[in-house]
Amino acid sequence: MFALWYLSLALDEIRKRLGWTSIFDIFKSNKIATDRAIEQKPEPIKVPTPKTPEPAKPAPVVQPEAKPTPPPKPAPKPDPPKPKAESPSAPPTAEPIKNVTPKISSAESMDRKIFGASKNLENGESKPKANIKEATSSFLEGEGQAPPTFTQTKTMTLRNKSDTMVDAAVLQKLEDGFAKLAASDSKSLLKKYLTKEVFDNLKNKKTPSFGSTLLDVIQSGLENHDSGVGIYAPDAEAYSVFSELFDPIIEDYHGGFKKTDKHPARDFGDVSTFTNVDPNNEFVVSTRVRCGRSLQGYPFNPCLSEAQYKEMEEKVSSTLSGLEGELKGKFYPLTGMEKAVQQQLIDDHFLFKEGDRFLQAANACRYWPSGRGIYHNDNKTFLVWCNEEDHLRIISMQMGGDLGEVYRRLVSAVNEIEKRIPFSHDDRLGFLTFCPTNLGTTIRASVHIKVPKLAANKAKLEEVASKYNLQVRGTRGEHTEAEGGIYDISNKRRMGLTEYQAVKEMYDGITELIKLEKSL
Ligand code: ADP
Ligand code: CIR
Repeated sequence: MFALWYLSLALDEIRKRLGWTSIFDIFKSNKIATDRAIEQKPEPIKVPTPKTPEPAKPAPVVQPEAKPTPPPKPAPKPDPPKPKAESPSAPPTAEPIKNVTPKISSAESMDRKIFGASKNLENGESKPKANIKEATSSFLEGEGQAPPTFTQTKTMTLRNKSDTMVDAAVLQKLEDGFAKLAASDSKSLLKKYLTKEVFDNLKNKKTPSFGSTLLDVIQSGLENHDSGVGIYAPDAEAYSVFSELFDPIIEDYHGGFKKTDKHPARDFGDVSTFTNVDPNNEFVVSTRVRCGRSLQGYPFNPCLSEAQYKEMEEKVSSTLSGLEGELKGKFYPLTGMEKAVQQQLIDDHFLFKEGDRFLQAANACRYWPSGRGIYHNDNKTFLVWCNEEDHLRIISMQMGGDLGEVYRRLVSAVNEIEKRIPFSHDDRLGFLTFCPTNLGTTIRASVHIKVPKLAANKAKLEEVASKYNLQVRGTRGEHTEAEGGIYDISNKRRMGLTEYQAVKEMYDGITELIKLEKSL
């Protein structure tokens, strides 16, 4: 067979030299044309409202050819990044909606699969443009095939000029919003740290993979001057691209975590050391410890497509259905949940509220209720929120003050879930979350507590709480008021200390508050 093939090659060479066209040439040129067409065929854009997600396609298997074939073409060299296609009719200032995913080098391909989505700022919606599904098919396969870490991706470079240009309409919104914020009496950390100099340095920047702008970072605080913080990271790269703003806010919120600091390694400590913070049941109504997690391979809320929301919900619910013992429970999607059932879950403090204006302004509630849901065990002591503010919120809670029991359950749940789902983690920032206040350990350990004497003066309560690094919230959570004298008091900082230390901070602080209340 090979002899025949070499003979054909030799004949072909003679034909070429004589200027003849052979059948072999015709076959070859058609094949090359087809190959090019395949190579140049744009990857389909993932539109924001696709149907049911398709299962990830297996890598194509290269079949050995039965017949003799020409020697294989040399493997194509990785193409340099190509400019993205621009719509000819698009006005020069509009951010182009990319129809073609540029062919990318193999080194970049995983990054692109994971982070290759871009936002269409008209409509404030996300248009993922690369095949994230492919990248996420390794969801349950563990770290071996895990997508690159945030640290790896944050070194990615901007691909071309249009990627670097911030849309004029976005710039105008930024300028207007900045002027209003500067003139306001907002107490937010955004106002405190977004100086004119920082604003000017950041207003023309974009994250490399998603094209997120400063507006995506600060719009919640621009719209809500009563924000405590006012910023979110639309994608993980925002933490480095807009570090001039994130770093001082992180340092302020987390009590001195400097831009040169590194969050410690995960350490839940000895779970048996905490006891009941209120053994006589005098002050503490209930105790709760939660942490947040982001699924590797998926960006944060503002960059997710509806298909991704649904895909994540499916993965989360099927994974959690494998939990046993006290963690055994059921997933309840928000889609189709009866309003009365939903309201009861919210009123009982089990479910996240709906219509949070801070999240809405940050573009974090798109396609609601798609992909959102709650998993819980029968007695609702172990719960997991899916796709509210973070991809996952893992929660352990129960009536009374037995922090030991609540923490032990949380740690056992997190360990079980982490065996099954790879989460986004950064060497410096710890576990990655949408809001910078939750980075690091992501732990919020809280009690619902009645301290009527201390709370007679709310400012005094806040002052005492902050002495112990505690934060006071209302009964229904952040941005709510206390009902029936019940406050939610928790550790404030989550970065620069271990999980154990974060919980201990709450334990020690609440112990002191109770002592103080008793002494009044
Ligand atoms: P998160 O803690 O998830 O950041 P929120 O402050 O919005 O978010 O609180 C979410 C829900 O958890 C609210 O309904 C709140 O009342 C409830 N919650 C928080 N701490 C406790 C607690 N110790 N006992 C009972 N419910 C709690
Ligand atoms: C604010 O700035 O007040 C809101 N964006 C909430 C900030 C912290 N809380 C949170 O993420 N749940």
